[in-house]
Amino acid sequence: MGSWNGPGNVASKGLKILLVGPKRTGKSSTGNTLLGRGLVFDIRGGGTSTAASSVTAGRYVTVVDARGWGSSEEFVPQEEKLEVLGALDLCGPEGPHVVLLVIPVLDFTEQERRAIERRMELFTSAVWRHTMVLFTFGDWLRGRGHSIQEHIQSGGPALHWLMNKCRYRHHVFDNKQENRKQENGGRKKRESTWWRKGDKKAGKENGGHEADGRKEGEQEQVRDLLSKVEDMLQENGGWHFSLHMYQRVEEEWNHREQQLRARLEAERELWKVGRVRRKPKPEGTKTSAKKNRKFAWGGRKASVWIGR
Ligand SMILES: Nc1nc2c(ncn2[C@@H]2O[C@H](COP(=O)(O)OP(=O)(O)OP(=O)(O)O)[C@@H](O)[C@H]2O)c(=O)[nH]1
Ligand SMILES: [Mg+2]
Repeated sequence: MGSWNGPGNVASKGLKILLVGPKRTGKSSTGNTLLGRGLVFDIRGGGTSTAASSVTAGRYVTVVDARGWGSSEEFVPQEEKLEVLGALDLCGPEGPHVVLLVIPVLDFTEQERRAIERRMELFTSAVWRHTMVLFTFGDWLRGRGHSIQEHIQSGGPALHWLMNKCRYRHHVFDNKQENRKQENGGRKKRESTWWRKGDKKAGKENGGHEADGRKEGEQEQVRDLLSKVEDMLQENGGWHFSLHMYQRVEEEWNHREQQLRARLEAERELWKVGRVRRKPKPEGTKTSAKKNRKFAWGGRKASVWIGR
């Protein structure tokens, strides 16, 4: 079930972020930048979905790094479907506050768009309301001297479709700086210097999770992202994305739509039958406004109550 979680609660309970997207787009690196704890998520690729938490930019954040999606456009293999739903499960019963769809700031093709659409459908169409595009490789963009607005504006219809689906919510990350620091440092060293000397107290006060020995610039992109997530949550009235809740709503909608279609179909058939068989009424005969008629529908005999 979905749950109410106003901004106050979000701050105290923490934020749950689900990272999804095609393979090698920078999901794990983004998770590492977000948590600021070194190489928590493996950036060698190919791993299964993983979750980790930390206090970052003053917030308790849980990140689920989903396994990279395949590129098939027409259907999603069963194994991939299970993995997608498994990643969502890692967010717990309440679901994530935000789904970050991770793509690099490169050309975005129609094939990539279709493959992403197929996979997002697994979460039901409601997921888009909780989704933000997280562009990685911000350093490349900077290197080309472009702003993200220029990148979006000059993008093709596929990118515009995606942006539109997410109501143009987006953010840019440069994971490179963080990666270089991690690769040079080595995991062991990083863990022993979890926080700087002066930050030790702050780390303890945060339950030993505070990792922010990062430079201001590195933290700034995280802080900005979290603030955009807060804005999105407010827009959504504080609701998490919960598949169970939306599945039920969607099932109900489908059920009602089927009922409506059947009724319209039946009325259309009856109208046809009525036109063929209706004979002029003899003078003075009374007929009931309601009749129970039999007619053939979908190869079967159906009985429908007509009249109002
Ligand atoms: N220059 C640059 N490289 C990046 C950035 N983000 C990620 N990378 C690099 O891109 C490669 C893939 O990054 P990952 O974080 O492993 O990507 P992923 O989406 O988790 O990959 P899979 O788990 O295989 O799907 C790595 O070599 C990263 O160092 C970025 O912002 N800038
Ligand atoms: Mg990865």
